Amino acid sequence: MTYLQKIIDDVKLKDPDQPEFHQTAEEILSTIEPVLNNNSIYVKSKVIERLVEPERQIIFRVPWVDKNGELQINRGFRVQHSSAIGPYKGGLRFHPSVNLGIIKFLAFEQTFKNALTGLSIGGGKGGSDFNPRGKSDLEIMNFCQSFMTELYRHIGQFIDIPAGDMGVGEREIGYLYGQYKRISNTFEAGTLTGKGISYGGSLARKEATGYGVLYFVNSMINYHGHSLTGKKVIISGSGNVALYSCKKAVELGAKVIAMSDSDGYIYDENGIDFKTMHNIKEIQRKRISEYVNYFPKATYTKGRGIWNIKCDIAFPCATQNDIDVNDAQALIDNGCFAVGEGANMPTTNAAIKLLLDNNILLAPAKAANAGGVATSALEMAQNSARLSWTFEEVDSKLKEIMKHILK
Ligand code: NDP
Ligand code: 2IT
Repeated sequence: MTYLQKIIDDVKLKDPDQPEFHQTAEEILSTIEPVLNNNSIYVKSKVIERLVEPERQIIFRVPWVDKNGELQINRGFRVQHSSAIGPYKGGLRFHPSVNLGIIKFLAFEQTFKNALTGLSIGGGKGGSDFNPRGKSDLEIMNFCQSFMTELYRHIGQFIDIPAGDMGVGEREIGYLYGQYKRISNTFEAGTLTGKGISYGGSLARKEATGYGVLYFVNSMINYHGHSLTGKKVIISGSGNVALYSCKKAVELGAKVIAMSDSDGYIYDENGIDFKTMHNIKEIQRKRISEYVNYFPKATYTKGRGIWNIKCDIAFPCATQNDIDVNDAQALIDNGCFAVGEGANMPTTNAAIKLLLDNNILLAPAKAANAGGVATSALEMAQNSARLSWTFEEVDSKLKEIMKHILK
């Protein structure tokens, strides 16, 4: 048994109930043998054994009161994975599927992604099994305030800087930051990123992950002699990453023919209208099925199946394990030539292998979606300098960072 395989086996034995963490550890460790062969110091100093064990894992109770006056109890997490090159940095995910294994996988991925940006940010991730779907603004506020009432003691601009992820956007960051400010009695803006513009947020942070994915994939396919012009694109999800991937894809000349949420997907052969989709999802906070009320020629289909639609480029921007081997085979059979991972670990390890064996250009998540966290670091820089840059300044820095990552 090889040295790396033994570490993978030990990881599985130690935490048998964390399949997503096993998957990410396996994905990374199965590719780094050449690095270790050239750097025996990494083996000697047990760098890999250290990296599969987070520096700190915090689990806490989150009691809050719902709209019926009933007490609800959720579980909160923060995994501070690595502070080797900077303070822990990474988002918060509110989704009923959240458990320690999922937060650990995300924190592990975040460490490598953050290092790739070239900026001095370590890796962390947090969240809760709280389900924001259908909750009123006041319920979201109650939950966020209670969550921060515990989290605040573990974070800070030089310690750990949370931001958004699934189920956490500008609204939630506002409630979280407000509570942080009250109980810490400081205006320490650099403690959270993804804030509203009026109290220390950065222009272009909201757009950054999706824009970054498109900058990365555009450069990648250009290098291989392709362009986005006229290409048929499918984007899974319709949240922050998916929406701004859609916006930039259209700006760069592609046609987005399908998008989804966890209930189903929209197909529009004329190209999905970003403004309408944005209005339904980000402003009205409704389901994607509403889209057909605005564009009756578009179709809505319940369930999975978005990857069976013929396309040139696929952008999984929803959640982990969105593309399995059957989906990958369908993409290959339909002539898709590139996949850009907007979500974290959206492709199973078997599907990655199948795509690469078939010479599909694959933009891996840790590189392709790093624009979000990179722009979070730019937000921190602006907070430290007590300055605000223009949209164009931030966007041009984002472009440079994505170019640097691709190289
Ligand atoms: P959002 O909560 O804004 O959006 C998530 C989207 O994915 C929603 O449309 C949601 O639909 C959909 N979705 C969730 N589960 C499924 C499923 N099982 N099948 C199909 N669709 C599903 O999250 P983000 O856009 O912020 O995050 C999306 C992905 O990108 C995540 O993997 C996240 O970790 C990653 N990411 C996010 C960054 C950021 O800056 N926000 C940065 C880098 C990566 P529904 O409404 O039905 O739940
Ligand atoms: O997965 C990610 O990179 C994010 N959710 C963004 C993290 C951040 O700190 O901006």
